[in-house]
Order: sequence, then structure tokens, then C-alpha cells
Amino acid sequence: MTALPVLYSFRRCPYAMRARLALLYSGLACELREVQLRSKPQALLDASPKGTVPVLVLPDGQVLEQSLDIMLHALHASDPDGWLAPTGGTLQEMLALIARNDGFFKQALDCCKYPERHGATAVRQAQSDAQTWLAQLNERLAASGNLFGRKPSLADMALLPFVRQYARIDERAWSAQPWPQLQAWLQRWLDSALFAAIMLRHPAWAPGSTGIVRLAAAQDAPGGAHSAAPTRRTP
Ligand SMILES: N[C@@H](CCC(=O)N[C@@H](CS)C(=O)NCC(=O)O)C(=O)O
Repeated sequence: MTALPVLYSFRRCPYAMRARLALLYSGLACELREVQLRSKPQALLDASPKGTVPVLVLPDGQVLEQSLDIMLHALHASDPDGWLAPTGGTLQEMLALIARNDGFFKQALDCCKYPERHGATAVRQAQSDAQTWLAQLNERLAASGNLFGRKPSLADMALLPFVRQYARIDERAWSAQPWPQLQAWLQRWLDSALFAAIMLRHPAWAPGSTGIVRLAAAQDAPGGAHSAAPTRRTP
């Protein structure tokens, strides 16, 4: 049997979520190894000593240790609905938005999520930065329904887990925000088969354990995007 790529993942990590979204959508089969961040398996640390997830280890030994690289790898292998070719912008523009999400917004998000770790002034600034950012996303969505045009794209998938994380800080406050397009966009994805499939719970992987999950493609997600139904491999 041909070896599959191995994805080290953590269910609730937004970076791992975006990697799983792209892998599942692309139909690139892989073994998913759920890790516990408090006790990372040695195999993960051997492959990627920096010890963050997600990490994708390819059958030829190549290691992808950034979530965006994993997304791009999956989409270069298979991109049935054109996530890399949006109708409303370029790949470079999507990458610029994702970089701003991963820097500017992620920093504000962390501060809003853990206000007790920061001073009051920093929290106020973070709340203002987050709101500015999210209002801009709402405007983009109001124009075309997705972040880069009429179809879902790499950018929608890369940002989705972070917007979700913000919305979950205070769901009542989130619902009261004047961002109807953003709220609807988030809900649409949270309700999708694709998202449900990447959020299935799996026991932590241990070397030699059986029942490693195999991600494989299926149908049915907003905008015509493919989704996937993980299935259990027989040991
Ligand atoms: N730039 C990395 C960030 C990944 C990251 O920070 N992941 C977190 C979990 S959400 C992690 O693994 N942290 C290590 C730890 O908590 O020990 C990527 O895009 O993949």
C-alpha cells in the first residue's frame, strides 16, 4: 500500500482547522494524527522540532510545518472549485489578506480572548483593532458574498477559523454586531458538511495505535465546494 501523508493536528487549533479544510476539500488523502499539545508525540517533534501544529509529513519525507503551506500544497494537488483562482482578486491579494489576518488580527484576537493577560489600554486597542478588521471583512462580503468574489476561495478558508474564534469569545456580543454579511458567512460555513467533517472528534494518536483517520473527499458545502467524510481505516 502506498504511504499516505501524515497530518499532525489538534482539533481546536485554527491553523490546523484551515489545513484540514484544504486537505479535505482537495481530496488529498492523509492520515490524521490528533495530538495533545501538552504531550506532543516524539514523531511530531522529530519531524518538526518547533512543535506547533499543523504539520504535514509527505511520503518522500518532506515536512510542511506552516498551515498556509499545507493549504497551498493541497490546493496545488487538486482544486476542484478554484479556491486559488478567485473571481474577485489574485492569489497575491489573498496571501496579503491572510498575512494580515495571521499578524494584525491574530494578535488582537489573542488579546481579546485573554484580556487578563494584558493591560486595560492594550485590551481596548485590541478590541478596536479587531472590530476594524471584522468590519472590513463584512464590507468585502457585502460586495460579493465571499472574501474574493462570487466563489469561496483560499482566503475564506484561511480566515474562517479565526473569525469563528472571535465570535466564540462572547456569542451574544457577536450576534449584536452590525456585520450581517460576516455573521451569515460564518454561520453558513459552520453549518457546512465540510466544516462538520473537519471538526469530528478523534482520540489522541499514540504510536502503534489503530484507527488512524483517513481524510477523503465527498460533496456538499456552500458555494459548491467539495466536502469530505472521514472514514476509519481498518487497522
Ligand atoms: N504559523 C503556524 C502557527 C501554528 C500554531 O501556532 N499552532 C499552535 C496551536 S493553535 C501550536 O501548535 N502551539 C504550540 C503549543 O501550544 O505548544 C502555522 O500557521 O501553522
